[in-house]
Amino acid sequence: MKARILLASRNAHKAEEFESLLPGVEFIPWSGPEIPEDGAFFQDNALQKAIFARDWCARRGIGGHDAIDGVIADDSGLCVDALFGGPGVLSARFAPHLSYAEKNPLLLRMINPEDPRTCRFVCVLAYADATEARAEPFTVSGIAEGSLAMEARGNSGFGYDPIFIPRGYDNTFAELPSEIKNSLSHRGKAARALAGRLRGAELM
Ligand code: ITT
Repeated sequence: MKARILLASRNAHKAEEFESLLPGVEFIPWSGPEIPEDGAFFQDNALQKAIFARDWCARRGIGGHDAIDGVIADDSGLCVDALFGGPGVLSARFAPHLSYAEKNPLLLRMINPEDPRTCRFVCVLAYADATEARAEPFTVSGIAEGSLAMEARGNSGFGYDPIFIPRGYDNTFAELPSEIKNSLSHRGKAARALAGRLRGAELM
């Protein structure tokens, strides 16, 4: 039987990626209130989101046919060396009034010609088991190293994918098929680490 895991995220693109990254899981979408995330680090935010969602479900008494085995939360972002690691944990909140079609060129214009173009995508996943006595909440992480493209290119993926060229490639994540992105990405690496932890602890 598939593990039933609540995905504590409102980002439909993340949900789509998790469906293919963790096919052994039946994902339940988040339908509760906005989840607070005010930590300074990806790890703090991922844990905050997973524990908030787990506790919210417990308070609601979600049980019976709706029973969940646990909660996964994802905190991720693009860390650009020339921007001292920014937008980093604030990636979702960078220039919030703009679309990504506008935001990506804006970010590229913030880089001076002499600046390094190196950057990385970081993903921290937190898991909170529905049965607290079974497992303490924990995190795993994944990093994809790369560099900033000279201009936004490609239509697949989401967010900053059109300006991120993974190390060893010439194309951006948004130009590569989703299977290639998943094999190289921060989220792919973190999801594989999470699957290993869950299987090792017989939680999946
Ligand atoms: P939830 O908190 O509801 O999961 P969110 O989008 O607000 O959704 P984050 O706070 O973790 O999530 O912010 C992640 C942002 O980082 C995301 O909105 C994108 O801008 C960027 N990002 C993360 N992973 C990415 C990826 O694989 N490709 C492109 N951009 C990504």
